[in-house]
Amino acid sequence: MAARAVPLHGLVVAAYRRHYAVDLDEGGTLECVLKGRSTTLACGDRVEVERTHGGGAIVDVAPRKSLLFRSDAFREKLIAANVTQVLGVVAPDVAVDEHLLNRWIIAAETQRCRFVLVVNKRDLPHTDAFLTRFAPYAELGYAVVPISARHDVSPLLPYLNAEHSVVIGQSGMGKSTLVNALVPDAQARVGELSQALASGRHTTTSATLYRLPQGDGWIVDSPGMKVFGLAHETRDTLAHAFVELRDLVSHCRFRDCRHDREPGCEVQAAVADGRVAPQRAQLLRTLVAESKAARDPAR
Ligand SMILES: Nc1nc2c(ncn2[C@@H]2O[C@H](COP(=O)(O)OP(=O)(O)OP(=O)(O)O)[C@@H](O)[C@H]2O)c(=O)[nH]1
Ligand SMILES: [Mg+2]
Ligand SMILES: [Zn+2]
Repeated sequence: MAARAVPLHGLVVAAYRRHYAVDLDEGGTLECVLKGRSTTLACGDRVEVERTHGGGAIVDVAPRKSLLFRSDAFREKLIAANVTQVLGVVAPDVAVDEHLLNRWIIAAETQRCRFVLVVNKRDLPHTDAFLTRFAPYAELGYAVVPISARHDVSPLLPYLNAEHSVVIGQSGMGKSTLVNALVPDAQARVGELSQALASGRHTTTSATLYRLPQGDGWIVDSPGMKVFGLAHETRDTLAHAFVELRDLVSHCRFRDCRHDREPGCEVQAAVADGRVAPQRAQLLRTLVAESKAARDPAR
């Protein structure tokens, strides 16, 4: 009987279908396949690998500390695993969908990740008014960090130390430009990984993980997103993910309050006297309805 190969450990840095680029702890990158499993992996997953001729086979996956993904009634799309921080990116020359932005915040909260709002393209004229628009997010307790990915990313550096971050946002906000500014050899790395995965795919059609030059932090660049379903989350998890609502919902008269027109609803009361933004209360209702529809499609 052949001796079992010594297992290697590594970090998933890119994924393409069931092929993964794994950065080995001992150095080097290996193209690996995940066989005979129904799970999919994401950038940031820690794996155990056995060398095969020409590549590797993933034989085990470490338990995840967090998993950022989106879903609707039909499918799930993984974005990154073991992330500790979500960097939402907005910019003044692209129409910002705040509904989408709030979904990222909720996704971060459900995974106990820190959320930081990066306001990019500070070098463009008239950005002060744009920046003012995000004051409500700072009031909720989220850091709002203006930068220019093209000219100066230094205001963001203190937030990256030892964190595992994922950059998220609509297309064109400057996520890849930001990652390129933070990771000097990012562009070269992308070519290397596409080659390793033999897919020849373009830069940002899927997520890619980069180690930061200082410390042991890393950052994942993700492709621009137009939708972000959270159908997999339960009503209670969702309510808890709204920082300003989490203490209110437990005081609603009805345990199963939909925070819509029920009497004795604390959320509605808070909206009525201006303590809570109506859009946020509305988003909670929408997310709860979506989650219910996904679980019980007949209704
Ligand atoms: N003026 C200015 N332009 C920027 C800045 N950052 C990025 N851009 C430009 O914005 C455009 C989009 O940048 P990308 O980095 O490709 O945006 P992205 O968010 O990665 O887009 P997707 O990959 O499609 O999701 C490019 O033309 C960049 O050069 C900045 O700080 N200032
Ligand atoms: Mg990009
Ligand atoms: Zn209520």
